[in-house]
Amino acid sequence: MDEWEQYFAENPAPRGYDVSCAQLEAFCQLHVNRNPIALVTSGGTTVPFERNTVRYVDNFSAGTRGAASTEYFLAHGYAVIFLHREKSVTPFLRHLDPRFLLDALQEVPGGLLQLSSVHSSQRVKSESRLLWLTFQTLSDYLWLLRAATQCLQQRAPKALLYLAAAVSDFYIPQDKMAEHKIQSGAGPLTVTLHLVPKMLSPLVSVWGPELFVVSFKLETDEKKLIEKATGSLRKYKHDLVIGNLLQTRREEVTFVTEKESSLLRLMEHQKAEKTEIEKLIVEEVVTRHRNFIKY
Ligand code: 9Z3
Repeated sequence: MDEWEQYFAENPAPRGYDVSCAQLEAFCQLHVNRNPIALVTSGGTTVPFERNTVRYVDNFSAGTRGAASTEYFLAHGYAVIFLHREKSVTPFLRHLDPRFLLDALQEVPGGLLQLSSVHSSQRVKSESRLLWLTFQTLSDYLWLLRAATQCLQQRAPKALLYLAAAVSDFYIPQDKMAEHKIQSGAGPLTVTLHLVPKMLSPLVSVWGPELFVVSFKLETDEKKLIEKATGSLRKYKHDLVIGNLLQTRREEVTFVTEKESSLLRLMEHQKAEKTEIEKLIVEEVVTRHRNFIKY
């Protein structure tokens, strides 16, 4: 058995998994001959310390990149599966300032509150092309990622995967995990985190060999970024790696393919106009995906 198969054998599927699979199936069937489909992953995965989880390690990501990109894919006519971390930034809602939220609400019969008609009509229109799926832990994420990839491969094999979620490289295997809250009375805690099998490998070669796969590479050391992004592309042989540095991710990214690497950076006037870098990233990705579909 491969390491990744072992991982799925040892880590149970998330609650509601069958419902998510049915939703994926219905969504793909609905859109396959109507709209290009993108799977956008977003937010950071958690790695629990205990089965009844009180503490966990988290991966850094607010979810802004995934949420903003989803809006731009929808604007380009895509149907989007938005696989995101619970309570991370979400498309459309991210524009609402909680201080002004009450202004956007109106009362409807039954004493309920709903978003005023302008907001809701825009949202509902997009939502028929938007499927929301959530994860919390690394294991939830990997189960749903595999299900979505396999479903797209089967129903819409030229679909786009846009893997912006920040995914942990380390985890605690089930058989090494405490059942209940770890007690501090036992003294300082030493935890061994094990390596997660590299899931891009089966994703590209087994689950979704015909899909257009775009992954993000996050580094904090500028000197390592291009080398690591190129290494990832060579290793997994997918279509595109978008490299970004934690410190400058809102202003610039580097597109790395087999043939070239090119910097995409917001210009001064774009910054002044508050253009989001995701708008530029998605425009470029959509162009490349369209070319790919033509082949
Ligand atoms: C990214 O690099 C995303 O662009 C960010 C977006 C997480 C930096 P925010 O959500 O930030 O807008 O705050 N995502 C990929 C991160 C990741 O875990 N990549 C793996 C790696 O770098 C490979 S798939 O090893």
